[in-house]
Amino acid sequence: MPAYPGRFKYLLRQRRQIFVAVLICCIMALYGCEQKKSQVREWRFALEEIQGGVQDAYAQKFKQLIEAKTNGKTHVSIYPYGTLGTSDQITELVNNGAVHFAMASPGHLGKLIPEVQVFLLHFLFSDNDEVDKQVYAHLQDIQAFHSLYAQKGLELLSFYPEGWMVWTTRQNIEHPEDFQGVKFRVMTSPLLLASYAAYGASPISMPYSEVYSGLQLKMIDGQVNPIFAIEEMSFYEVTQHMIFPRHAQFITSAIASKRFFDKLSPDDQKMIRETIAELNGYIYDVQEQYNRERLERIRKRSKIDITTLTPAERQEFRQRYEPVYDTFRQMVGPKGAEILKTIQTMVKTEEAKQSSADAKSTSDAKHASPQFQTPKSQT
Ligand code: 6CS
Repeated sequence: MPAYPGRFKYLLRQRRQIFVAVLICCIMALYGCEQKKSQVREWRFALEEIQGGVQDAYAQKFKQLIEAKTNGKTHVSIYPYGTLGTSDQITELVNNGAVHFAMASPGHLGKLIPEVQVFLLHFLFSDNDEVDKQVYAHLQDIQAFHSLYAQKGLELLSFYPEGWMVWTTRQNIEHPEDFQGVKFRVMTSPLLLASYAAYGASPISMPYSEVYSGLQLKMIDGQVNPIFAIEEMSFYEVTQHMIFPRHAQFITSAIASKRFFDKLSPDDQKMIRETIAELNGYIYDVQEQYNRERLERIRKRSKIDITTLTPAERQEFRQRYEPVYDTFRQMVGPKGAEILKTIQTMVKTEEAKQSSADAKSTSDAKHASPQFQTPKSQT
């Protein structure tokens, strides 16, 4: 009998040792996994466009730069449109931190941040691409936007252009009257409804993913988007006319989740901001290239009729659009009106700079090549 308690204790001790050993192994394994996990962190980047679009080019470059700068310690996963939901759903995911980075286009974001609809106004930018390029490069310097985004849990990183907006429709449109009764798809921000209603159209908001079938099923008669999007979403297959009014640029914003961004180290935040700054020039060139190349592809693949509005025709639209500037001011209040003024001033300042640079280069050319001057006797 006395042997039993001793043996029992021995067995118990042995079991306890095994249990402790297993526990230590588990803890070490978990610790090992955690260590591995913390060595490579994942940053999720969601897009409002499909693979191969301008937003994808931006995110791919961001991924490449960030992964290189962190020596592979950061893995950027890109989620193209269709994998996570509509633009509104993506913004929601960024707000709650499930997605770390995303694109948020004013055409949809305007419901949440009305002031950002300033980029939806027609005839806001210059007709001179060089002027606009300078203006686009400084849009994120408008501080008011940063606090407006922050109030919605979003960290504004950058604004950038994706190309001039082009109409594709069933019937040609050359004058505002041609819009009468046209069921025209726009993104979901309210200012867009007011904009096309001003031309006499019957605007309808719908998510990007429903536009092709909407056109095919004749629920809508037309839509508006940059050329690269018209090509990659095949909208040119289900519309007969492509009209170039040069009335608005597609501007989007690159954003981060504020709750994610605020927790990053100052070094990481600096690295992200520097990377975003490096992307400015890159993405401008990409959108130019994509829009140019894809127009050629559309021309080759379809018989779509292409119309470029004349200056006089554009003037008709511009005049018809004027009251929408007041609609915008009423919709957004004083902060939005102030932002509008700032952008208009930026455009005017750049236009003045550009025309004095043009004048200088003309006069330099005259002095540099006297052989091209008209001989006095002929004047
Ligand atoms: O029309 C739209 O809804 C979409 N268009 C583009 C070019 N990008 C994203 C946006 O959601």
